[in-house]
Amino acid sequence: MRRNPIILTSLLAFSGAFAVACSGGSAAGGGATEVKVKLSEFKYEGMPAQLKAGQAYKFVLTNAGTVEHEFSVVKRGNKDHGGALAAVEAKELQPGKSVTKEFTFNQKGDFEVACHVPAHYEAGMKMAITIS
Ligand SMILES: [Cu+2]
Repeated sequence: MRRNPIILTSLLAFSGAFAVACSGGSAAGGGATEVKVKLSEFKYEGMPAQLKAGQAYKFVLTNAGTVEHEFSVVKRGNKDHGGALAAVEAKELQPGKSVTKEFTFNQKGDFEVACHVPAHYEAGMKMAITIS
C-alpha cells in the first residue's frame, strides 16, 4: 500500500513543533521561556547571548548589587535607552529587588543588554546579544 505523502508531511510537521515546544527545559506556562538574570556591579549574569525573534521570554531580573541598575535591550553602542526593544528602569531594580517581565523580540540583529545609570555603561555594564 502506498503511503499518503500529505499525511506523512503533516505528521512530521507536528512532531517537529512538539520537539521545539519541549526542548527549552525551562519553558514556563504559556510558552514563554524563563530566563533568570542577576544584575550587579557591573554585569549581567545568566543572560543568554543568543535570543530567538518571536519567542516570548519571561525575564526574572534580580538586582544582587548594592546600587540600582537597569536592564535595557538596545542597538549595540546606544548610550541611552532610546528605541529600546525592552527596558526595565532603575526605579524598578533597586538593590535586592526582583522583577519579572515578559518580552518578545520582533527585530533581528546585533543588540546589547545595557545599564544606563550614569557611569555604569562606561564601567562595562553591557553585554552583546544577538537576536536571530
Ligand atoms: Cu547598572
